[in-house]
Amino acid sequence: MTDYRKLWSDLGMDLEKHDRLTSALPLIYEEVYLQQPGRPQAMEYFDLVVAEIHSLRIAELVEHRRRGGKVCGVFCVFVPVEIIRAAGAIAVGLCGGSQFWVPDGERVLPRNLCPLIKASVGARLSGTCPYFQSCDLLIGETTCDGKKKAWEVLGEYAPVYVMDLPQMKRPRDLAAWRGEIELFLARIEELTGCRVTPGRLAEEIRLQNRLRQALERLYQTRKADPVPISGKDALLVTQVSFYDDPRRFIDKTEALAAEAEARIASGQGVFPSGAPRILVTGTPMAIPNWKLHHIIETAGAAVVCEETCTGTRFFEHQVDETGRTLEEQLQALAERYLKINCSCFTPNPGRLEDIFRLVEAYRVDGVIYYNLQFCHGYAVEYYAVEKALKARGIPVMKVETDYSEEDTGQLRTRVEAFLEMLR
Ligand code: BJ8
Repeated sequence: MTDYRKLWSDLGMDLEKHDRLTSALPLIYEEVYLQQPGRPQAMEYFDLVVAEIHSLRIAELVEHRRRGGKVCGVFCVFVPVEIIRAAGAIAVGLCGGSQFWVPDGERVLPRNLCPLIKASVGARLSGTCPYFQSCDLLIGETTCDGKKKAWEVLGEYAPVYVMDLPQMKRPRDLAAWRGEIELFLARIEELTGCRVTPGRLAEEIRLQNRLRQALERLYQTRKADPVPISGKDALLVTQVSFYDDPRRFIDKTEALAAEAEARIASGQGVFPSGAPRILVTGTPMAIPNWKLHHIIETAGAAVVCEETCTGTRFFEHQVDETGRTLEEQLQALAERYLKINCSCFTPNPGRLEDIFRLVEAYRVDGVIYYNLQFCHGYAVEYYAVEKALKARGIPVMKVETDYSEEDTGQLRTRVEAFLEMLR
């Protein structure tokens, strides 16, 4: 049996502090997840992943590195993980979603900065995240200003490589992004000492497409009324996708989707038919950030879709699999990734189109716009989203919050009033 304390200590972690971090999780998980009535049985796997969040997968990463493999940490859905894996490395998502890490982040970053950035940097500085400790290279990207500058600070603690993401979507931006992906490939080959061949890249493109399709299949079931799976559970599945083994994740997600489909056939749901249906749109929710979903769903509404990077922005659009040469494959990757409609782009009309499409497809009654505090891109873009939704008579409310629990009571009151209005 693996001695995890030894494994963590070998990774250079602060064990005492780590104990404090992990001791709170079971209680929170019990309240937020395990007390939900009528959950699909296939969620057991995802419960296990959370229960063993710092052990089972970490042991796999350690073993991979022991055999000479590399691990890369990523913070954004724009990073083409297919390339990392085609070079024999493992990609893990590192975005911090816990308030526990924020004070450590504030040691080196301004307080009035997005909590996702502070928590991510804090996770590294505190020595309490075994995923960070297992990484050979961190991959940043030039999305928002906060992240862009945080990489410079993080670079003092770990090797960081930054991808330059264009901020517009003209043909010349696509060409620049394609060039950036080529540079990225060269850096990953240098790190791993492995050449990326068209054969290996084709395999990883197909695998990541299958992972996207598994999530898409699960999301399709959320269009039903009554909805067969809670928004909290669906969010957890997407969060887990960022660091789980992709093949295992696909199997488990397909099993969950099959169970959800069977539930639809027998009319079984986790909320009564007719419960208000909510689309959450905005900034990502990194694990264990379940705050807004928990508030909405304990107030009697169902979150049926997330237009976020821990939702549809992560899995929509496939990479074209017909490319046979590296040239063609890199072009296909560049085109697919540039379809993501993050607010860091200007203009960003595709996001509005996505929101309308999802509102219709998921039969949404109201939209809750989730904005992490100090995320200016999404905060400013609210103007256009609100205007467009109101013009179509779709109720919308904006929630601006961080990872702390201080405003939970106030948020609950606002969400309840919004739901009352929908009813
Ligand atoms: S593609 S949303 S994952 S950048 S860190 S932008 S919340 S202030 S995470 Fe993102 Fe990629 Fe865009 Fe998606 Fe705002 Fe915070 Fe910046 Fe953030």
